[in-house]
Amino acid sequence: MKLIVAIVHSEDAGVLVDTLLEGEHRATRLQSSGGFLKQSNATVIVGAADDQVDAVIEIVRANCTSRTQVVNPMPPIMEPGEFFMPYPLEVEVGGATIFVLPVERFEQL
Ligand code: 2BA
Repeated sequence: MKLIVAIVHSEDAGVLVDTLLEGEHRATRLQSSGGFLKQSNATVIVGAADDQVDAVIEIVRANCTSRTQVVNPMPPIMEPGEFFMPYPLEVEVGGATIFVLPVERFEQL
């Protein structure tokens, strides 16, 4: 068994979880936020048999799209009289960041 951890856009998470459930996979959605952008995203965890891992990743691939997000950089520490013009930066956020972990033990009580 494997634990698939997929960090995805919040907007994609609802459809992703619905599609996983339609495919008879089980999923848990967690609210999360990115360390870099500090914007909310979603972490979807799926416990799946080894031979289902590729199918789960295909569902993630089909339902999660990359986007460009605009970030306003933090102003640097400045000396009196210095001037900082904040130009927004564009950051490409991938459709999903996926980790596949081995499951040592699985129990449902
Ligand atoms: P964030 O940390 O908010 O990162 C959002 C996007 O900002 C990243 O997209 C990447 O394009 C950019 N970025 C991140 N760190 C950067 C840096 N030090 N310098 C320049 N640009 C940077 P993705 O790579 O697609 O990541 C999307 C989200 O997936 C991340 O949100 C984070 O929540 C998660 N993630 C990505 N890699 C991870 C990892 N190795 N471990 C844990 N979480 C990860």
